Amino acid sequence: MSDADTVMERCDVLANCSEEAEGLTRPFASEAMRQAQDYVSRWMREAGMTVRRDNIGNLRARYEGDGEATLLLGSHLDSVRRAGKYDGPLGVMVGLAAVQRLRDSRRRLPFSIELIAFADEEGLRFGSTYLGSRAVAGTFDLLDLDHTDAGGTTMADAIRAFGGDPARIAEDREQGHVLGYCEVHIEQGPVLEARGLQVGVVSGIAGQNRFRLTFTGEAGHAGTVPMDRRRDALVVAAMYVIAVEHEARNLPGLVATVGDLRVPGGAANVIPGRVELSLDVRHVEDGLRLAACERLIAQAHALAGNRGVTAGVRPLTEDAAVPCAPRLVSLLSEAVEASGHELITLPSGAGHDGVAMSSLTDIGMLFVRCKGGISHSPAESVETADVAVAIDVLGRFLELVARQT
Ligand code: HGY
Ligand code: MN
Ligand code: MN
Repeated sequence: MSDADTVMERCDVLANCSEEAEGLTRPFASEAMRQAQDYVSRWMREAGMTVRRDNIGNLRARYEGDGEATLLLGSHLDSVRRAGKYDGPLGVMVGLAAVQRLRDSRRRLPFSIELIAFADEEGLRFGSTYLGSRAVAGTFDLLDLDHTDAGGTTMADAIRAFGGDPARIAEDREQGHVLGYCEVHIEQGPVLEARGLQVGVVSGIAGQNRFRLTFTGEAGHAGTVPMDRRRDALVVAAMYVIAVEHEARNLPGLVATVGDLRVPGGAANVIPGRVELSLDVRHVEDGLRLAACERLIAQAHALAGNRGVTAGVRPLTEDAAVPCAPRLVSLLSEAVEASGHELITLPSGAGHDGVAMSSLTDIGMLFVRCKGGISHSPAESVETADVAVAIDVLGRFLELVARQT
């Protein structure tokens, strides 16, 4: 079985570690995450790595080299709801395959490798993103520990129940001389497929804002309240979803999404008095993104006000756009060309742990083609041949870093 076959098989195994019977949902600090980490830590040990789980719940595996510096590889093991198999796990498994090759050839590099399986990139359970990588970068916000999940469990309690220690998360910060952080990830977009390319080097990661909005009107009887006397929160929310799409369609490079909309206690014969919804706004240019956020927030208040409804807007996260380090872009580019593949560099509209890791060290990313650019969906799909190219490119990248060390 080839190394790429092993990566694919392992992504299949991990896809069964889910909180839900239907589809793949693997939240932060969940039993499904524990199951997945049991598999991954075993595979990491088989590759000659020493493995530990840190205080927030990341898996961290080391392949010792000569010299005191460390190169970080990794990606995330958590998922969105009804996720695909490859968003996150592919990067961890490709990193592991590259280390396995070093181990099998008894190759010691002039630096150690730390392969990190991050505990929470998506923010599915608590709404805040990059929890694991923020802990490694030393930028974890302790206020996040008070956030509660849908069941009312605080993040601190969830970490303790998972075997971590919220009081010691500051100790998770990576110490010592770090050479950089490199992540392999599916593109989650259509560019590589459209160009007929198997891999691409990432130039940078778009900035993003996430908000939680609440429209509050007045609940009422669907049969008795005349239409002109209603303060229907869901009508305002529906108008707002259209306004968000209109705003994004009219500004090149802007994407804005209402991905989650809830009518708490909604019923067929009740006029919705309260609606909660998410808002995700992204652009590679921070100034344009922030100006668009201001316009979208003003529109929420204006649409609500016209209908006697109030709008509440709670900022959840904001991450500025992050460039990949020219040094790592250049080494990854050299590795792609040395592997005989046409070079393309492209931005990432999706967020990645590299956003948080950029506070600690230089970041680089290698994208792998995915079918139809589909992601955050069970239809997510990659080709084994493309994974083989990614393993080869990553191995060449490691040797190029070694040559520079
Ligand atoms: O939302 C994102 O861009 C990433 O999948 N967390
Ligand atoms: Mn994702
Ligand atoms: Mn991801």
